[in-house]
Amino acid sequence: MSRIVNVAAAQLGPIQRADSRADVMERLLAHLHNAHAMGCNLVVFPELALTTFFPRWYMEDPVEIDAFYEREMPGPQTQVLFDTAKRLGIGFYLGYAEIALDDAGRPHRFNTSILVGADGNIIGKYRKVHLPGHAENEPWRAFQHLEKYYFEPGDSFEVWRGFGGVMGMALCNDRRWSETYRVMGLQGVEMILLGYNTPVHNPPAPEHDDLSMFHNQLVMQAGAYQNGTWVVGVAKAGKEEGCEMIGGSCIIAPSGEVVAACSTKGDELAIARCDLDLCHSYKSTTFNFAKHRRPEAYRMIVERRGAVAPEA
Ligand code: CDT
Repeated sequence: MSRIVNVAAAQLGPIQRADSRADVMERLLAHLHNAHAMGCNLVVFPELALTTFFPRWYMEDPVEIDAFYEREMPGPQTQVLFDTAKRLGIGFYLGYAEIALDDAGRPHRFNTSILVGADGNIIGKYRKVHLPGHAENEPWRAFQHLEKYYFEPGDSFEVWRGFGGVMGMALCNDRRWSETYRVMGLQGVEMILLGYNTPVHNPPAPEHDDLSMFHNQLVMQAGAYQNGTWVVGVAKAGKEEGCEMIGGSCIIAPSGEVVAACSTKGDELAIARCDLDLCHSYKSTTFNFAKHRRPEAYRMIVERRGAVAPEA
């Protein structure tokens, strides 16, 4: 089987609150068609790609809240994406808000992504592990970041066979944590797909605002290199409901080099011919985990959560 994946990072410009699912679906379908015309066989959409980034508002009305979530995938409004992708023979990664019912019929809400194969079938589902922001209403902020209020955290980083290789998924804030990449690296991941919504301005730490794009690339490039994997990071960009979101969608090789990047804050494709065999030289030399890692020296990583400095 071919080890080449022609990938499109399908950046989206802003999605306003008044935009309907049908409006958004038109934009996603345009990306699919354009990517297909350029010979791509995998399209990566952002985190929460079907709606505006709703965790920026504190809401209490369950009807208002639930309108941002999908109860089934595919559902009535997303079926066309699956059908079109299947007809074109192109796979996709999609981030969305998910409501899942447990055995007792109780709802659980997650920030979720799926990987869909070229046959239109779901290969895997991932639920965001690192939920940033806060759970309480904090109206002092210019805009809020209530992911801890709207979502439960996921509990694992899995990988799946697909597109001729080993594929992994993550979402936004996950990219800032080295553990995200390493847990997938330990499962032989060759391409990590990652959608994000990152505001330029972070109200609790405005002193980092000027560095938001630098940090975005820093973490994804390091994660790619240190694990010998491709990373495809895809943004929702531009001014969404008054909140400026960084763009910077890019495709990063296992060398850590950016090989394709978006240059606007709107709907844009960045494409790259990704040879999964490029992972091998990193995974078999500098980052030959079986040969060089020393897990006995890393126990604290799983045994301790917060930092504890030695007594003064
Ligand atoms: N969506 C998401 O995870 N965004 C975060 C913003 C952090 S500021 C609260 C990110 O890490 O980009």
